[in-house]
Amino acid sequence: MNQLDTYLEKASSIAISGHIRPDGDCVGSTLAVYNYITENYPEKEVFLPLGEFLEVFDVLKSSGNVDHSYPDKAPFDLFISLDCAAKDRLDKAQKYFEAASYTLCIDHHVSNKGFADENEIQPDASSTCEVLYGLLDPAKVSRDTAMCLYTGIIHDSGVFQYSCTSSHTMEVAGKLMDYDFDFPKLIDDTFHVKTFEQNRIMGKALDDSRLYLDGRVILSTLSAQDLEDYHVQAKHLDGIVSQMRFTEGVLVSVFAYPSDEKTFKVSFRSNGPDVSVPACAFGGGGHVRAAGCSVEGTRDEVVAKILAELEKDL
Ligand SMILES: [Mn+2]
Repeated sequence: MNQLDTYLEKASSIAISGHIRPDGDCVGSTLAVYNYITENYPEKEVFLPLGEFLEVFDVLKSSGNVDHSYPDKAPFDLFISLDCAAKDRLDKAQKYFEAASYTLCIDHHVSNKGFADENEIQPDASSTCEVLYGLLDPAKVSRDTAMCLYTGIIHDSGVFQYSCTSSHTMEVAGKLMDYDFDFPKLIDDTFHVKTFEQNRIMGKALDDSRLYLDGRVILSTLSAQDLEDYHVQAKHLDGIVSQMRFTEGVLVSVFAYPSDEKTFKVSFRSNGPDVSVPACAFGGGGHVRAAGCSVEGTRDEVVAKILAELEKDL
């Protein structure tokens, strides 16, 4: 793929989107492109439809301009897909992709087969924001756009901790730091800070957790009543299963909460074993160290099913 400006210059209307249930990299990369275009090409029509995301990303410029209602629109000249591994993961924004005259896909998911007219997929990159930075003209990147890109990198690399972090990741992050924003505050505000309710429900989940399979598995569940009592929604439960993984001697952490009356949403984190195996056994998927699935049944049935599946591999 050429530099992004090559495609922007030829288009007068541009739509940008990313994957369903957007995370930090998805929000950061889509807002970075939105700001890059509106600041450098003010004459262009730009539209950013995307799913609802956590309030912590409201610190990023133009987060208030994101459309969550997916109205019908005339076909766009250009559609840019970011951080999205497959077309159907665009969710309701897929209709703009289908109608667009030309499409670009910028991503880092290893499973991405390249569903657009032109694709820039770098599976070794920490984040889509790291890939995206290489396609932008640094002279046209503002402080606000740099903050969006930095946010995506820190979220997908776990603040430069996960194995996806490379020396190139650090080089890009270093260049972004030169735009002179308050990076410790950005990391705190978007990555570490939890609401009072989020910390309380995490405390509840940790307090209720139990060890299984000779201490190799730590597991905790919450009920619909718990979510109601603690005034939280499913999107506020991020981080619980990751915290559980930091338990001495544990190989796998498991966290489950009800997504409807007879289904539990289950998340796995691992200190070694491939947890995409049990997740796939239930029709889910993911990565070696982080995976998820949905399991039907009561709380006790779901726990029994998961432990039986984990016992095969551990
Ligand atoms: Mn990503």
